[in-house]
Amino acid sequence: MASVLYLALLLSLSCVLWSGADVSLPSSFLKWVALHQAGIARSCPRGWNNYGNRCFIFQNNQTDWATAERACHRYGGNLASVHNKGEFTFLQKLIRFEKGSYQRTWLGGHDAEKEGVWLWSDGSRFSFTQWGTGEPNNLGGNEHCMEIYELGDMNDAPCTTRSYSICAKRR
Ligand SMILES: [Ca+2]
Ligand SMILES: [Ca+2]
Repeated sequence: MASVLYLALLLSLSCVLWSGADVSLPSSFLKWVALHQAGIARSCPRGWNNYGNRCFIFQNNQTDWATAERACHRYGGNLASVHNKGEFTFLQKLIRFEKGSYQRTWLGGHDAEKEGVWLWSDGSRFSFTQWGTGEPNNLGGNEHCMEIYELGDMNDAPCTTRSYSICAKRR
């Protein structure tokens, strides 16, 4: 309801401005209106969660990493990349909100092309990590995909494991 009232306020204000009425509103207020109108246009689709300039969605079915990435493509996104502590904390909270506790959940990191060289599937620069203790350990020489594991940190796991996943796309 609050958002409906908010939208009504913006619309009525816009009408006043377009009508050329002789109103003298402070320019800072007009700038605020313009910013928030832009914000509404760029808001995340229903069911998605906004953080920073991206939208995130938890995929509540368990698939291998490649199937999860393909599912994200259908939304116009990729498996989520992570670039700072704030984003990682947000993703941790999203999993706990959806599942009640940490569950194995795919992110977009992989070192399948070259062992130990991690890349994000969305092509963004790989710099931030929050690996669990002793990870990534490439166990059995077969762990090339990144997940958030049961302890809440990053782990490398076999890409064929069936896990939940988080997609991300730009607003
Ligand atoms: Ca590996
Ligand atoms: Ca591992």
